[in-house]
Parts: sequence; structure tokens; C-alpha cells
Amino acid sequence: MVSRLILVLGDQLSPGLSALREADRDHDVVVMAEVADETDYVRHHPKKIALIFAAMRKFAARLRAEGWDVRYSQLDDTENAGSIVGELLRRAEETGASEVLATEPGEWRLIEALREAPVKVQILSDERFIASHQEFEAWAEGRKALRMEYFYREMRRKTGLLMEGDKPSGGKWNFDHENRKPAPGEVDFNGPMQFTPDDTVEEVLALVEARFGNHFGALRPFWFATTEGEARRALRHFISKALPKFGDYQDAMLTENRFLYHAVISAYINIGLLDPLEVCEKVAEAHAAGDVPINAAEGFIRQIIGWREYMRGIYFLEGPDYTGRNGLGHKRDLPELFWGGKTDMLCLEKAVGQTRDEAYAHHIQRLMITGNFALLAGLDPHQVHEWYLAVYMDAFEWVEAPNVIGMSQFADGGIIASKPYVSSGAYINRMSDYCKGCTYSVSRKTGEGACPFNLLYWHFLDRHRTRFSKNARMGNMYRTWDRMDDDRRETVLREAEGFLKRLDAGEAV
Ligand code: FAD
Ligand code: DLZ
Ligand code: SF4
Repeated sequence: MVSRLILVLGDQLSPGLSALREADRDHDVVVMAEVADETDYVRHHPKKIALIFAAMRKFAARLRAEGWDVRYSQLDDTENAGSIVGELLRRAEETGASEVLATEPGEWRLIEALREAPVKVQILSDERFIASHQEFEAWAEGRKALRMEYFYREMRRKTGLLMEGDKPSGGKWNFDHENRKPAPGEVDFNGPMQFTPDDTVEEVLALVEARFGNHFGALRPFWFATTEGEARRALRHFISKALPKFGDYQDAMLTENRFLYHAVISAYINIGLLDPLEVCEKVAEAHAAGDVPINAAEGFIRQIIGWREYMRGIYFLEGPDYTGRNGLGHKRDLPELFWGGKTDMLCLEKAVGQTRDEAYAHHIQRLMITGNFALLAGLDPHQVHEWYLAVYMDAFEWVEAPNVIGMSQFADGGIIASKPYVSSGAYINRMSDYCKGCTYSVSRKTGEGACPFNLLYWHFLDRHRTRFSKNARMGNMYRTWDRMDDDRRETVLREAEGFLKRLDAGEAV
């Protein structure tokens, strides 16, 4: 007699998942399902769907080998109900189970669907994180500003990572000011470890090609890790070959190098193939062994126990309406260039092109190229959010939305960022080699061939003067703008308007 169904979602592929730990292998049945509702709620990149399906199928095989009864539905099964709740109901009828045990999903949408399901569902906490919801709420309680840095220090104390007693290793909590070197001339890292597709992956690739070949994004070559073992090898490769220089070049961008010294493990952590705390422990060990400098180890660990945990905390603290926020009232539709439409802006063309090919772009490309452009141009933050959720292989709403709505688009009114992440072309030129090959001229502020970032930057500041001119961190920017003579300011605004009109008209810009 089957007692309960144990739901395992496509981003819950961890052997230590709370629902599996609570389950009884002899009486409970694991339910895993590839379903149209999950592939279609945004038009996911084909590589992302393939990664999730391949990793799901292999995780199901692993559970079966460990003695679990797994009912797995493939997307093209004729009986497939098309949604997670539909599949649970079908399996309940099939097995006679009357109760479901689930680990909390990473999206309000699915949490609500489970809460409203016409079957009893017990939702357990997702314990694959360092801070529980209650801990984050307690930290946030009564604070005027929820700054990541202070939360991060709590997480350092809690985990003991890079701590000497109650003091941070190296005498400082944060080595960020050592992590802003511009793009290096040469990169002595060949990129993330790549894996040749086996039969399971090939089967999934054929399915995804047939069903989702018309989604934005290249499916092949497909080289991602799809098991815990492969993901661990990819992590070891990163730690030994790239991590020592991760800190120095974290913010750099290069036309011919898509990965620089980045780990490319976010998707593996987010779907459960790697455990975030274990990843950080391995990094701390490499530092203790003298193989990795403190600025790299601290910079990396901060991203995971700081930013990643903090983003999740904000998502669950702020509630289901977070993705609808639009604090700056931006309404412009996402232009075609985000879907690979022609543009002369080389930085954007490269960031979007790489996203199409790899379902990956690193942090500064997401923040200071596509995100910066979207914010300066006043794009509707919800459309921007849906774009990021669709195109990146690591995108799940709990981590994507705070990064996009909060950090990148300032649409949450400043909960996450104390000032908007905006820049003119000068920043992009300093941190990358894009401008050298661009049709636009980064040094031109107005006139024929002037870099659009230069025009839009001032247009943004000018149109949001009431909101930002009192912000202490933006005073210098407004003073520079105010020092320009009237004619120049007028020219900048007129040319920026002209650019936005061409964008709205669907012209290639
Ligand atoms: P590395 O640069 O090597 O960093 C190491 C790890 O730190 C990452 O694997 C990731 O787990 C973690 N990390 C770093 N920065 C962040 C951050 N801001 N938030 C959460 N974790 C972080 N990350 C996602 O996992 N999913 C997303 O959907 C996502 N959307 C983003 C959207 C925008 C607009 C921005 C600015 C950032 C977004 N990020 C997102 C954060 C970050 O860009 C990615 O985690 C990172 O690029 C993943 O590549 P990597 O593994 O090579 O990371
Ligand atoms: C992203 C995704 C996709 C594309 N497909 C599935 C699927 O078919 N079955 C499944 O269980 N999960 C999938 N996922 C991941 C879910 O969308 C994810 O669990 C929720 O968004 C919560 O984070
Ligand atoms: Fe981008 Fe402007 Fe540089 Fe061209 S000149 S690559 S548009 S920042």
C-alpha cells in the first residue's frame, strides 16, 4: 500500500532534499514529471530545458538504483497531464496515495498551485540554503535598510567560513575594492569543464529540438554537467584552474572570451547538483592550503553565502507581488535586439549573442550591459524580468527576480540597491574591449556616432531627478550634469529622445 507521493521538482535534484529525507522508501512513491506548464510559463532557452530534463532523468535513475519507487513522466508520454499538480493527481489515482510531501518550490506560482491543489500537500522547508526564512526575517526585522553586507557578515559568523575566531580572515570582511581590475590582455583559463552528451542527454536533446527548437537560443553544442559527479568535477576544475584569478577579473568583459575566470556553476547549484555550503568549504580549503588568495576566496564565498542567500531572503520576504513592481514607472516594450535583432551596439550584440549560444552571461554582462541598457532606456521591468527568467540556464524566480527587479532595474524602490546601477559608455570601455570594435564611438558624447549609453545615461538622470538628486551617492553625477551648459544638455536630451524613438519604431540601433 502506497502511503504518500514525494514530489521532486526539476530544481530539487539533491539526495538530501527535505522531502526525500522525510520519506519512507518502503511505502512512499517519488513523483517526477516533465510538464508543459513548466517549460512554457516563459519561453525557456532550449539549453535550460535540456539541462533540467537530462539531470531529472539521471536523478530518477539514481533514486531507482537506491531502491526508490519512482514514477517519472516524460514530456511526450501520452498520459502526461501537463502540470505538476495534474501529474500529482494522476499518480495519486494510480497508486491510491492520498497525501503529498513536497519541498518548498522556488517560485510563488508553484507554491500557490500546491497550496490550492485538491489533494493534501505537506510543504517542507527547503534546507539547501544557509539561512532559513525565519532567520532572514529575524535579521530584517526593524532594519531601515536591508544591506547585503551586514547579512553576509552574519552568514560568515554562522558558517565559520574564512573566520579566525570571531574575526574575518585577512583582517577585513570584504575585499571587493581589490576585485575590479579591467579586462586582462590574455586569459590563462580555457573555460568551464565540458561533458560529451551520453545516450540519455542525446535523447533529451532530440526531444527538446523537436518541441522547443523555435525558442530563442542554440541547443547545441550542449556540454553541461548533468549529474552530481560531473558537477563536482567541473567545480574542482574551476577551483584549481580559475579561482585564483576570479577575484581580480570578476568585473571584466572580453569580446572573445565568454567565461573569463568565472565558475559557471550557478545552474548546478540552483538545480541541486552541488550543495552551496560544500562549494564554499572547498574554496575555503583551497585558500587555507595557500592555493587561492584571500581576495578571490572571499569574493567568491560572498557571492554564495552573501548575495545568493540574501536574494532568496528578499524574494520570500517581499511576497508574490514582487515581480510586478515598477518603482520608476518604466513602460517601454523590450526591443527586438534582446531576441537577437540587429544592433550596432557591439557590447549588447555580444552579450545577447553569447546568451543565445550559451544560456549564460556573467554577472557584469547581465548587470552593466543588458541590465544597464534596459534601465537607462526605461524598459518595462516585468518584461525584462521575463526575459532573464527565460534565457539563462540558472534562472529560477527566487534568485532571478531580486537580481532583475531589485538589483538591476531598481523597480523595487531601492530595497536591494542603494542607488541604481547605471553607467555611461566610459565604464563599459574601462572594463571591456567591446568599444574598440564598435560602430559607435565611446568617446563621443553627442553627435554622429555618439555611444547611446552616453546619451541615455544623462536622459535617465534627468528624467528621474526628483527621485535621485537627493541620494547622497548620486550627488556628483547631478553636479556634473548641472555644470554642463544649457545648449549641451539640450542636445544630449534631444539626441537621447531621437534614439529612443528609433528604438520604439523597431529600427536597428
Ligand atoms: P560566478 O561569477 O563564478 O560566481 C559564483 C557563484 O556565486 C555563482 O555560481 C552564483 O551561485 C553565486 N552568485 C554570484 N552573484 C550572485 C547574485 N547576484 N545572486 C545570486 N547568486 C550569485 N544568478 C542566478 O543564479 N540565477 C539568475 O537567474 C540570475 N539572474 C541575474 C540577473 C541579473 C540582472 C544579474 C545582475 C545577476 C543575476 N544572477 C543570477 C547572478 C549572477 O549573474 C549569476 O549567479 C552568475 O553570473 C552565474 O555565473 P557563475 O556561476 O559563472 O558565477
Ligand atoms: C524550469 C523547469 C522546466 C523548464 N521544466 C520543468 C519540468 O518539466 N518539471 C519540473 O519538475 N520542473 C521543471 N522546471 C523547474 C521548475 O520550473 C521549478 O521547480 C520552479 O520554477 C520552482 O523553482
Ligand atoms: Fe557599447 Fe557604447 Fe562601447 Fe559601443 S561604444 S560597445 S555601444 S559602450
